[in-house]
Amino acid sequence: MSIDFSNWSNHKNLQNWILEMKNLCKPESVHLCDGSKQEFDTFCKRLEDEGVFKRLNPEKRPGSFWCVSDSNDVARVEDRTFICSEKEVDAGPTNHWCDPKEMKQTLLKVFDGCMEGREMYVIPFCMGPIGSKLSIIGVEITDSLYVAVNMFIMTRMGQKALEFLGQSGEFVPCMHSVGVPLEKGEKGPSWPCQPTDKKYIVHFPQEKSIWSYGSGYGGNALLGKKCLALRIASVLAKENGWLAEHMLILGLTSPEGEKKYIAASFPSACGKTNLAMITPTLPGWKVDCVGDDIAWMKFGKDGKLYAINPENGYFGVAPGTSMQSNPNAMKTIAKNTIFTNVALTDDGDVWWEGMTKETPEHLLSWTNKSWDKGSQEKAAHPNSRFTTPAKQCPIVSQEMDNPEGVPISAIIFGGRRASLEPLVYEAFDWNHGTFLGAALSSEMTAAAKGTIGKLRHDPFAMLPFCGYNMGDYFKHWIEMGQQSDASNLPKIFHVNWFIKDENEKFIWPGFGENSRILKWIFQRCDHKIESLDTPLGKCPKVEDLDLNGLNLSKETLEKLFHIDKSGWEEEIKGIEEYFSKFKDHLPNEIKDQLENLRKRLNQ
Ligand code: OXD
Ligand code: MN
Repeated sequence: MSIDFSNWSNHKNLQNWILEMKNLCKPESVHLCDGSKQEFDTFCKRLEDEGVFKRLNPEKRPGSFWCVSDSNDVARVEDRTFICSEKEVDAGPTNHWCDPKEMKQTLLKVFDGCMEGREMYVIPFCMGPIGSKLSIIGVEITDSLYVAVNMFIMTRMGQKALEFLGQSGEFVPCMHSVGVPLEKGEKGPSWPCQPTDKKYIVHFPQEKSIWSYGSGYGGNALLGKKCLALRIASVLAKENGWLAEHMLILGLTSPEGEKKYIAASFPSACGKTNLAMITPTLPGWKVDCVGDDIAWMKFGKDGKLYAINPENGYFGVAPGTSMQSNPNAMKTIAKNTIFTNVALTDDGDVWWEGMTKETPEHLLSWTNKSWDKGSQEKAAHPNSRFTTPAKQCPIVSQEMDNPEGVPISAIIFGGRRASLEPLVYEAFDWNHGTFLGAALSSEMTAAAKGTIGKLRHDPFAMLPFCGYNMGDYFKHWIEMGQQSDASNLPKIFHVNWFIKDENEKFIWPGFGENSRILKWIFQRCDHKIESLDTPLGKCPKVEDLDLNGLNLSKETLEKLFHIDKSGWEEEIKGIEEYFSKFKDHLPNEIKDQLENLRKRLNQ
């Protein structure tokens, strides 16, 4: 079977690679995607006919679908994620490394014939605005229609990406297979995948290629996102002097009409989407959303750091999303959305824990079983997701397609910490801010396979996403700070919305009320207000925090800014032990920052 490329692309390297992969995977047929709406609709209809998708009630949620995965394919598999650099030391102590030649042998074996009986889809996509110098083109080959329709929402895909690629442009080859070939006429499972120990999520940072096998879950299979836009992009960013980060980007406008852009980094499922689409409770303040998960940042000629969001949609965590917590997300997902592993209502709509005050009497759970109110089991998986177009967000930024990106005034780091970390503080300078990112810890969530609630170090919220030695990544951040002068560098902040009292109750209201903290950050960027030096950093003076109408007790306020010295001594020991992993890759600047913190606490 030959492939007719004539109306698609005349890029010879691309054609040769597709032919090579077709010969390896031996699909029954090949579909070259054009990214048209008609193609998307045909694919969704096919998924519906195959029983993978259920169309939601069009009166409730037009153009939307519900599907459930295999119960063993619900999250990222960090233990099966590999960085195959030539040298082990370049993957570093936080990544799983395998010799690239050995891994290629393994992959060539598992991919051999892996698409028999299936169609192979070729998806050209662009991460970032079409035409932007910051954008990167990838081509994903997959045997999963689910992946194809999700890529349609999450990226700028099809003909427009091919035109941008031209006849000889560079692209990142992204190979994906669910790893379940079919016999002639066999239907196969509705969510084909391999058991966890047979999954491979592999990155070759030298040749800049990605191979993913055995999983259909978004973070493992939509290869533009975590694999390209973070792991491979982080390597490209190091090589070329920019930053690829696990950060949201938002625009914040003051009542006076002044606007600043803020990037914020939190580990997976810690509220990036909620913050990116925040509805400020403070009168007159407005937010628009540039991105909710990934930021690529580069210095402009004026010395300022400019950011683009490489994605075109949101792959958000459903549970907890409601008209109270994130009304803009709820409006975004009102139509044209794919829901994976949420519950289905009897009238053909979706539901998840935390969506409404009233729990429906009866549902079909994410395990496809009848579910009654009061059941011990969750109706929706804690990592159930929506895939939805960014353009549907009521507060989507007009700048989303700006090829130059937006100038960043502040960078925020945050984790999920029940205690120790105060509500907000500002770094003394760029190197101190880099240390705050490097020392970040957070309680684990359901976004990755692992123990939920366990505290782990997650530097820059990039632990699962850095494509090279994390110690070298810290160094890269330090060096980025030397590319511009201090007055142009974004200010760096640390926040913690998740402080709990002795009864395990959150003491800060969070969500829209976080606008109070954004306001303080905004004003600090202009030095409009002073701060209080503490051993951790610069904290707000109480009178500068706009707490009007919150009715916080003095005791609560104290708790929100309490610095527990003995707790910090323990924390420092933990950070020191963690940093020791990086051996001589840990930059001296970071060691000095830890020492300075220790000294400040002992003063
Ligand atoms: C995500 C994640 O899906 O971080 O964004 O896991
Ligand atoms: Mn993420």
